[in-house]
Amino acid sequence: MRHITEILHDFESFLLSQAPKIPSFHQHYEKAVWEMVQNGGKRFRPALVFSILNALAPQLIKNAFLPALSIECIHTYSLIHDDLPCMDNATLRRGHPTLHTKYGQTLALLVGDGLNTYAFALLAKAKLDPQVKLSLIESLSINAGIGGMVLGQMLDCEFENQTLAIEQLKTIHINKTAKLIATSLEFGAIIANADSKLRKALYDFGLNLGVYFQLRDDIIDVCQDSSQAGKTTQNDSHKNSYVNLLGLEGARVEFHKQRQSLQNELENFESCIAQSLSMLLENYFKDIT
Ligand code: GRG
Repeated sequence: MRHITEILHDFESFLLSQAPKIPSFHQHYEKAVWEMVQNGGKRFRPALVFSILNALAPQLIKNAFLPALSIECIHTYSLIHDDLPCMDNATLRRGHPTLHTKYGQTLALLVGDGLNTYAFALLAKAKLDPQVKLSLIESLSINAGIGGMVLGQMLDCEFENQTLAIEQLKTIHINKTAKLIATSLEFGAIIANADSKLRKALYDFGLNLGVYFQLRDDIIDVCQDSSQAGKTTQNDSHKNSYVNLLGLEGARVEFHKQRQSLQNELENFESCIAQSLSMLLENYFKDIT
């Protein structure tokens, strides 16, 4: 089994090579479209796609580069929009100034829109069976779209100044964060032609992983400064977050509980999947200091 960092290294070169050519008389647009994609990020969602293929169908990893990039485009668009003044009003993302701080809100909004649709152009180009591509398109559009990430973001923004119940917070996180993470694992299963039972098990594990990822992010937000996190932090005091609803200690207890439950869930997968996902998640399972 290849090490995930090696695959991500190849993927990063691929990503740089995929910068869309959009000649026009606009001074910044072409560069700005790919700028936040290129600016780094952990590539966690692509890594989830590759982890499943690394376990089940390593010969298809290269064919999964375009689909993985399509998810990264959707994720990047969501970050660009999330940072806008009408949402989180953040100045730092991926260790760089947010797109609207550099180029203005109109360009940032439109680049986000553009990446959202470009994701599906990338999927359409993938070297995969048409039926497989249709399943990928369906999974991504449903989970990132009106009943998924967009719904989660809407609820998050709408209720940011009202205290919600913990179950409502979980609903927000499932939609805003977890569904895209679950789709990433589902992409691996679809491309590897896994049976529907495994596909569902991976998707469900992804939902739990996504909620954990968000909880971890909430704790990082209060414990790390912007330079450590590479993005604006400590900006969520008015928001519903695990830390605000449970207190830092309560959030840490929940973090340990969810981590244990994910580790138990991992053991129920066949060993090649458990091993491959463990390799990727090792860092995410560490304590947060
Ligand atoms: C604008 C429709 C729309 C949705 C925005 C992604 C999102 C939804 C909001 C971001 C809010 C946030 C900080 C959520 C925490 C979990 C998360 C998605 C963190 C950022 O993802 P990482 O850590 O970022 O994978 P990198 O930069 O490493 O890719």
